[in-house]
Amino acid sequence: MLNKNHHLHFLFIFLFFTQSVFLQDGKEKQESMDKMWGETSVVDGNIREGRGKFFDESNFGMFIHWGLFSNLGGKWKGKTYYGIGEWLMNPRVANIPPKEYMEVAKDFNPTNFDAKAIAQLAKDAGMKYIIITSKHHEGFAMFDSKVSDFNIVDATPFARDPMKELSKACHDLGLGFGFYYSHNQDWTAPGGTNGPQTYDDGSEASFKEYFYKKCKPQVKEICTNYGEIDFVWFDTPGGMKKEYVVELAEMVRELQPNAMMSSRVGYGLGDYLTHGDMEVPAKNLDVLWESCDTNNDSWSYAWYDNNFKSPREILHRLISTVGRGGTYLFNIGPNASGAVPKIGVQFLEEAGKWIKKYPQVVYGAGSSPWGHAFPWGDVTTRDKSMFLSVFNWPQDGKLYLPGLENEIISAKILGTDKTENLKFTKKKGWFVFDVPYKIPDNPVSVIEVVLKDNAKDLKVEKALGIYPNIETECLVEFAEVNNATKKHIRWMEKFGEWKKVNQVSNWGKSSTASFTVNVLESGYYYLDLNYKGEGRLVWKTTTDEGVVVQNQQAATEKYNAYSMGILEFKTTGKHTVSVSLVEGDPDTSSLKSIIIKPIN
Ligand code: H79
Repeated sequence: MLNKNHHLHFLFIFLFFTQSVFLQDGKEKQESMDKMWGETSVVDGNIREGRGKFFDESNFGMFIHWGLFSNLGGKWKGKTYYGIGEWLMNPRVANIPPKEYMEVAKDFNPTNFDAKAIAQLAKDAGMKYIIITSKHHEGFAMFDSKVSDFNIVDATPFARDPMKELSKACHDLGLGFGFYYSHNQDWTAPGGTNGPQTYDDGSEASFKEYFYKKCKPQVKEICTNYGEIDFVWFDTPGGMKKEYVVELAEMVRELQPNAMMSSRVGYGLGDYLTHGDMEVPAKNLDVLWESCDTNNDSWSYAWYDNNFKSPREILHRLISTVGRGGTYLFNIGPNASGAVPKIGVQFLEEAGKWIKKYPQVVYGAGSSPWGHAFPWGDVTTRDKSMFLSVFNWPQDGKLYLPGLENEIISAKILGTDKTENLKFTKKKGWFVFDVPYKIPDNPVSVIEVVLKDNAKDLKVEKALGIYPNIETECLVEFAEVNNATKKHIRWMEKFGEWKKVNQVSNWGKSSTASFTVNVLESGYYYLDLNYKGEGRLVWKTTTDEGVVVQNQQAATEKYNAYSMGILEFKTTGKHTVSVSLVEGDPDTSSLKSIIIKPIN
């Protein structure tokens, strides 16, 4: 049963989905996207004890997209369709008729599937649990289902239940386990959203029938036949009626009282917030939340897609997510034979080796007190320690930590034999650490800073730091905007591969985007602006000290950084830097960020 208290603690967090618009596919309406992913709200975003504890402390999990689509790998009748592979049958992709698609099961025989090896990979990668697609939008059950024959045991020569094997392998290795289930969309079951509207005999199908004949009984199966599970990850609630979502959620609560449900169950009935696919937010969020991301570009296996994230990028996205207060759910896509693509495996193992060396940076770690990333890396915390994960090691022997009022007891580089503490000084509220010129570790070096106070109680200057030795990109997400519109926009590059940006548009005569920055050293800096638009634009940047940089540069339909000139800070400390559009089309001109770079 749903806990009544939870209803009292309804937390509505409307993220950028409510405001985004489509750029390249003009026909798309924002509402369709909102509907796709559902309300981004949760019952109680701070259940960090009880069933939320494991999720909150793990911070890193494995997502697996595996289904009939994996047998096709992005190709249908000799033609390759680029984009998210699990959407292959969709009318907007290969447009495969359901009956024809269902035939694919006949030669799905993933004999290289090795549940133990996959669980071991998750463990070696430093992940604490696995969430796998039990049924995606295609409607094919990857588990032994008595409810529908369209499942891996009854419809394929493989005739095994890989979910049994995987849940056991996870259990044996001490990993958590959970299922993804597409509860609203079902493209092959009559009555399922975006599925056939009639049965074989021509009679009309309803969602109600799909819900009671397939969805709910199958969710019951995954919640009953695999022991205790830790997650039920529903997706794309869309226009599903609230009564069904409530009924489903209540059943999950009853059968699996410790399972965490993602916000994509719909109607705020989840336990934690799942961010838009494939993105790490710029600012901290103070609720339980996750970012789901994938190891290449597609979720499911696609034969051409070998654009795998490097170990360094995996770690950067993981640590940034933890630094923002979230959990990172990172996806792999086994292929038709059930094997996981090699490069992905190798990169994950390398990332995992690093995590084994620095577990304290990730597990049970809290967010950065600054609320945003730094140009050199990111900060995670635990008790009286801060872990500085340095991705861009300074070349001048100085690492700068902006605006911190509290006392630092000591600092040292982790993961090396040398145990002596780093020397540091304090300058204008910044801590300056003397660090070796030689990079201590790859792909990321870690400095542990021991504080006098608990990391949760720090007083920091949240204004973006301007450094003497590294450039700072000030995203408009951090700007105060007047008389213009600041909003997130999303667009697709490949099909289903979303790009998003927080930007400022609708520029008028009196529009400004103002950044508050914290300058350590006065003097000259290069100023670049990152924007898109048409023709040539003239931007004007003014500081609170009366310094003006105004220049004309070209613009294209893609965001690009252009040099504006030299910006002077006459004094150190906090300053305001305001940007306005002097010439150019106010409708198409869109500012993403300003970049302030030290000259040398
Ligand atoms: O399982 C993965 C995706 O298949 C699933 N969620 C992740 C975890 C997902 N389902 N829907 N969406 C994501 C939103 C998808 C939107 C798109 Fe489209 C699909 C963009 C292009 C294809 C729908 C149809 C919106 C535009 C056209």
